[in-house]
Amino acid sequence: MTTDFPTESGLAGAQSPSGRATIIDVRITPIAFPDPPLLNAVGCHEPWALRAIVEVDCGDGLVGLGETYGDASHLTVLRMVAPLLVGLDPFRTEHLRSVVDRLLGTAEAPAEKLGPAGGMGPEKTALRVFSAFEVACLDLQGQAIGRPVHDLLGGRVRDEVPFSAYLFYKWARHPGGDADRYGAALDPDGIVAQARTMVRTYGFQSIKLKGGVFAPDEELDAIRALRAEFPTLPLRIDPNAAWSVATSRRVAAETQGLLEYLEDPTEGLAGMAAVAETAGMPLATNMCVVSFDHLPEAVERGSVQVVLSDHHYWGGLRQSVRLAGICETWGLGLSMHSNSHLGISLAAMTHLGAALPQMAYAADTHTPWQLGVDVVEHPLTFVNGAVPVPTSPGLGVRLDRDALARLHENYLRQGITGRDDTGYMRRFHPDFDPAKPRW
Ligand code: GKR
Ligand code: MG
Repeated sequence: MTTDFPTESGLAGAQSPSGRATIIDVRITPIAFPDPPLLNAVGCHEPWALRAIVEVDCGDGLVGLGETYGDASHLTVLRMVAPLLVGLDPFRTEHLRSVVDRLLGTAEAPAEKLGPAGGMGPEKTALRVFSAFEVACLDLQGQAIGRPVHDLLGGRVRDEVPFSAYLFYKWARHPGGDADRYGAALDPDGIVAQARTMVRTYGFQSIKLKGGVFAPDEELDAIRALRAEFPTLPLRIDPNAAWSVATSRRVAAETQGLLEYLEDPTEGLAGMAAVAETAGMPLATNMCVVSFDHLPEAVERGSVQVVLSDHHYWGGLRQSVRLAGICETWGLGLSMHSNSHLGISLAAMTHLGAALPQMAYAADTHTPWQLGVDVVEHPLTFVNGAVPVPTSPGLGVRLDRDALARLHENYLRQGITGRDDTGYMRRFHPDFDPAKPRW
């Protein structure tokens, strides 16, 4: 296989030697959309969340879409790679991967500084960058041959992909801002009220609580209150490694029979393995197993029983299918992680979830927190907590150009260039310390 950078010139409707249209233009548009004051172990979401929208254009009327992180350092590397796609056949994604690897897969590649998005680390820059372009190329491929993206991943094994309600402790409003429709959630009653709203609105059939905000016993009270209110729905809690091994073991013992899994109670493969030794439920992660080379040690130590995939940092949809196969081989369960995202990411997650027989858990999504704002014309919707799998060509979502322009205008106006939950929290609580373990 050649790993040469593409050299064909970018002409409208240009064709590769295979006779297929080649890429003539790649557009990357940073956007910002309102984000509620969601609390987590490292601080609070700022009033704006950032994303970057990727358009890969073949000049024949077909445009493939991707959505990824919008932090300034990620935009820099996306923009370094974008011109290299011009002249490339969008069906040759493995070639594209080698191009990206060659440019970014080295120690000298520009460093990215991303907020607490999960799956971080400089060695993953190439995978994060490739992913956004891979999804756009798969969207193009699907449109070109008239098949949905899940058909390019092995075909769908389900007609709807279940997602879980993702609850957050939160303030009623950003300081100086307006209240949002969810209101405050700072105790068990607030969390149960939030869950009721989400379950009523979206029909979710499982619930995840973002923990690591209050002392574990307070968060356990919230879990018990959720169990009382929703006796049959599977529950999870994720304190993002804010607990010591001893605290995690105690919490696991006290939530025996209450949780379908316990997500990232403590930091690192060794710590998680120590918790797993005594925990009665599976441990899940999007923090200590975030790349293929973490898997052997995780399996050997028995650190986790469920891996949360995320195509944004595992290297795209096909790499995520590969991850699912490895998990199956080693008897690990598979679930799906999310960060603040819009409808292109939701579509990509849905196509992936549709094609993974191994997905035995409802996926995470931040969609309810985006309060109806989107960058696509007709976002996929939730029916009884699951997204019906699109059967139209490609990802099945179309860019809303007016919305893109508006959200880009937000980006230019609001001034945030990278996620900084800790810095934002410290503006109001200067002593806030995100050091782990806190409890
Ligand atoms: O949105 O605050 C958040 C989450 O805490 C997110 O940053 C995490 O990456 O949802 C993620 C998780 O499951 O850890
Ligand atoms: Mg997590």
